[in-house]
Amino acid sequence: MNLFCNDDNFLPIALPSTTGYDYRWVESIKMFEINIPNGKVLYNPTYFDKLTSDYYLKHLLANSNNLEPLKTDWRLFEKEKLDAINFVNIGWHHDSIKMYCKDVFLPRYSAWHGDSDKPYTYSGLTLSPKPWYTGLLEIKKKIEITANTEFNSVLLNWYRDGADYIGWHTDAERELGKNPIIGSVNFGATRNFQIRRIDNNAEIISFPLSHGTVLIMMGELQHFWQHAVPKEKKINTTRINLTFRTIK
Ligand SMILES: O=C(O)CCC(=O)C(=O)O
Repeated sequence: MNLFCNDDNFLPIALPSTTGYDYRWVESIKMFEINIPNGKVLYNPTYFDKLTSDYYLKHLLANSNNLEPLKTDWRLFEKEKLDAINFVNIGWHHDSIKMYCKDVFLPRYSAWHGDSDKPYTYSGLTLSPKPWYTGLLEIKKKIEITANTEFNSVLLNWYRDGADYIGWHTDAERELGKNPIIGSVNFGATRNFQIRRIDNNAEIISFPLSHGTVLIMMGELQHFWQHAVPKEKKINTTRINLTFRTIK
């Protein structure tokens, strides 16, 4: 664990175990820039403060069923009951994929919002975006300045608790262009975001993504590194991740 002191706000910021990789604090965008072989990561664990992060988490799970977003134990819901909840801002859905001729539900809920003409295919699913709404646009604008790019869509993943996860994959679909910039925003429970080299699966870097953390993947990263958020059975609180993308 490397500790870095940002003189501006005197907050010691903890960097994940990136020992051996070259990194620096970039004051103009208030992000760590971590240069790893064949890729670059920008990272700030305290990008959004707690109040702002609470506000967005509540918005992302706001519903007309009077279920308090931060106090509800979402895992207790039967699937049918969760599917019947009317979320007012985000179009949450539970996708399934075919595995060995069987439909298997993904271990998380997802939503896709963005410009209307930008469908997106991942894990064999083609998603048509739901429209933007004010909260998402606010976050998008901020991340665009930090990443110095324009995004036209966002994939949201909702991990009801630590049993939900996403397996190893890359975001290297053709419609994302050659070296995609992916802006990841995190609210709720802290989960470990891991990247591993495709040609050497033992080389793994782990980034704790906590309430308010932003991590941006760029450069050739998607062609040389996979990423995942593994199960963490001890975690019983909810987490939402947003990955802003540009569909070409
Ligand atoms: O939840 C996360 O931090 C990662 C999500 C992810 O891997 C993706 O959207 O491709």
